[in-house]
Amino acid sequence: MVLDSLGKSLRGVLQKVARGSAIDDELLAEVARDIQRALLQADVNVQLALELTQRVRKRAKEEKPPAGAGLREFLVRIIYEEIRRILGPERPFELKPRRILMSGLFGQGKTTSAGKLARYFQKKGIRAALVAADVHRPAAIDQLEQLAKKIGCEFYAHRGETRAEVIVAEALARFPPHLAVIVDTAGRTGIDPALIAELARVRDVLTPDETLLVLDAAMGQSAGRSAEAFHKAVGLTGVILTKLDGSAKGGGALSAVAVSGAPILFLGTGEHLDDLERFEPTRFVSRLLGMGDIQTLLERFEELENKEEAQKAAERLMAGRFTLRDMRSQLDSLGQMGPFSKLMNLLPNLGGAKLDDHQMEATQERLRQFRSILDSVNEKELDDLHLLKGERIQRIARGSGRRPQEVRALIRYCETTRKAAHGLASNRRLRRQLERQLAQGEPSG
Ligand SMILES: Nc1nc2c(ncn2[C@@H]2O[C@H](COP(=O)(O)OP(=O)(O)OP(=O)(O)O)[C@@H](O)[C@H]2O)c(=O)[nH]1
Ligand SMILES: [Mg+2]
Repeated sequence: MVLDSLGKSLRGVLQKVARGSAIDDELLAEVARDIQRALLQADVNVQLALELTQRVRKRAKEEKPPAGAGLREFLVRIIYEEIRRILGPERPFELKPRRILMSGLFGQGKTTSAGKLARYFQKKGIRAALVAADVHRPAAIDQLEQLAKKIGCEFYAHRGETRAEVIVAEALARFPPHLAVIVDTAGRTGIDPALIAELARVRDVLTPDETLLVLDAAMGQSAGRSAEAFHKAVGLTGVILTKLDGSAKGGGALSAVAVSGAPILFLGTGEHLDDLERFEPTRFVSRLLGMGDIQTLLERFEELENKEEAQKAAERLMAGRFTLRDMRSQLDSLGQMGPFSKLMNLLPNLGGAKLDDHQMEATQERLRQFRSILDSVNEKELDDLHLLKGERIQRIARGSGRRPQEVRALIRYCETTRKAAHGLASNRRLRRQLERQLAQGEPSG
């Protein structure tokens, strides 16, 4: 696995948390020290490592775990979240035919990565074409051609042509649009004006969907500066970080590039064509920390937190203080697709309503409508249902793209819920009214 030793140390930290006698200042300090050491050994920037552990300690002291969760699991989650945080946002990579420009300095792995990427597309059922636009080294063309043969993908080169952009134009004219076209370009020793100018000319012809920078992870932290400079000069959409298999400094490169503003899209993990993996920060950290376990833990937390929220809303409901805000948090905690029966269970004394599939579907649709309307309700109105009259209703309807009567239906529903729960829950007439309001348009029983 990539970053093996970092993973091992971090998993050791988590075990310490799990086994420690008590979560006290002493253990926290020790955990912070261990995390710091692990990060520094992986070449993560000192400042970054320091900030991370400070945040872990601060959060562990100040935040409270949701009801039902233990301190230990809570600490594990904080550590997970803080490490996840330094790896930057998740960037999707769509699998569709697209034009991809590869850029980078000498020997970083551009040509190899172009081949790996072509293979990646082909494996997913999208035909790929490799275009040899490294006009400075004839051997580069042969290298790419070899790769194309191995992969069994399309290939275009024009030996003797010295203008990269001309080669690209010829290639585009030849290949049909349903191919993923990957253009390999020449490397340089530094980001010089000639390199930038050539990339710009190629870009103008190619109009790429992705402009990728290929970076050798052995650069460690300085990979961040390189990414930043390229990003400024040519506007990157992503980075491929290569040779992570051979570098103990991978953590430095990963974290430094993550803060550079250019998202890491792929990791190169070996010399073979299959040694390319999508970089998905969340999954990456999960694997690093030896997850599976952590995944379950995170899900449990989410559940507990939702439960806590819903519980609060239910309490307010019992006290007759049910507002649109409560309704919103309830709908959110269900997930908009959540089964209606769950909602009925959350509303005290309303459980047991029996609806057939048809009614259930209509009801869910209704709840989705309600949820979208709630996005146009302002802060004040969320807390005071009685403000919602006349012009405000019109405004909310316009804002949410729904009809005024639908907004009024939401208000009525919220009001009925409040009444129903406020000591009147056993009133069957009210319950039926609620069901009808939800399943409007359907025959209601
Ligand atoms: N171990 C390992 N080696 C890699 C990886 N990616 C590339 N290499 C090796 O790195 C060397 C340089 O790779 P190239 O793809 O030729 O690099 P380049 O950026 O195209 O180089 P120039 O065109 O000369 O600028 C080759 O020996 C590759 O096999 C990787 O992820 N892991
Ligand atoms: Mg090359």
